[in-house]
Amino acid sequence: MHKMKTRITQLLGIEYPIIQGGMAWVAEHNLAAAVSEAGGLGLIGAGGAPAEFIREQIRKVKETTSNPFGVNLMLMNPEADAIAQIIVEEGVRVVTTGAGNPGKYMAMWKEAGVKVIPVIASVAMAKMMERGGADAVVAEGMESGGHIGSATTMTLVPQVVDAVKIPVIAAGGIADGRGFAASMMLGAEAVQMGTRFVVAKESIAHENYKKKLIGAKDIDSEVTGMSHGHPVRQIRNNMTREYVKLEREGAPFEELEKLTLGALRKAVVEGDTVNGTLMAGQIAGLVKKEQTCREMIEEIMAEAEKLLHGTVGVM
Ligand code: TUI
Repeated sequence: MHKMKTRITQLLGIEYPIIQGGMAWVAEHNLAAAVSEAGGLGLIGAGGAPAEFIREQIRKVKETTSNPFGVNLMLMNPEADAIAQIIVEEGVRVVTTGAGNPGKYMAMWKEAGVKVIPVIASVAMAKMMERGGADAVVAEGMESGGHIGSATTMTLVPQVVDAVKIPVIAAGGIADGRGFAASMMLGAEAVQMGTRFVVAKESIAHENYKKKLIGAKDIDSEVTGMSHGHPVRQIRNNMTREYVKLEREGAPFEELEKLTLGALRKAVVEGDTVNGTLMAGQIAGLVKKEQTCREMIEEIMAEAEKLLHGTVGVM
């Protein structure tokens, strides 16, 4: 397989410019190690997990692979400060952040030589992160699963590429070689994928969740939480129908929250597809089978190579 070089593969010391999303509950040590072993960048998703649990996860990845891997720090985690510290203590080489502004950790991470890659959903945030010393940004479109912004990947990525000098990683709606190639044409130097990796053989996501995702069609996702400014994309089910109905009736956040508290764990760990939060992106309709992370990455790179050969300066 062709080894595609971009500023991102160089920065991170990885073989292929494919980064695994930092999905809460799903992105644990098995998945992260498998993606990194296959030549991409695996991530442990901190989600809302306790700090010491993240330390254990980091140590488990180190036992499995000597390749680079990272941690995704979800900034609304109540133990975010402690996790930010653990990332330094454990010598993690790469951190990505989500759902907020990581500004207060930037100096500490940079001093420790950690590569910092904030996930952003707007040009303004990308510029702010560049000024603050970020090494790259992930520009994540609203096609993504989970907590989203409002711009699409197609519109966000080229605008961010024009606005900053640091390398840009495209995310949202990418699950195959075509999405990878299109991202390169928009000026991205890597992609981040979540939805496809949920159904990886090495992913510990419950079989029921994987089946739902594999069976999903193009328009089977729903965005909940629009009414209170925390939109979350997930596969439509009983819970989202009830949620959206309550939102239309003007229900307060406290009432809506009762439906989602612990619901991601229900989906990922217990396989509750009725009341759980089945986070997935709009590209779920393209994800048709369970494969190993290596099979996924090699298939994507082979397809992208055919499409991109001679079109961009990287392959
Ligand atoms: O963070 C994500 N995706 C996530 S986080 C998550 S956990 C969660 N669960 C339920 C409700 C809310 C969160 C599930 N999925 N993606 C990265 C991302 N970051 N998307 C959008 C943003 C973002 C939003 C606002 C980044 C920065 C930002 O700045 C706001 C500010 O502080 O100015």
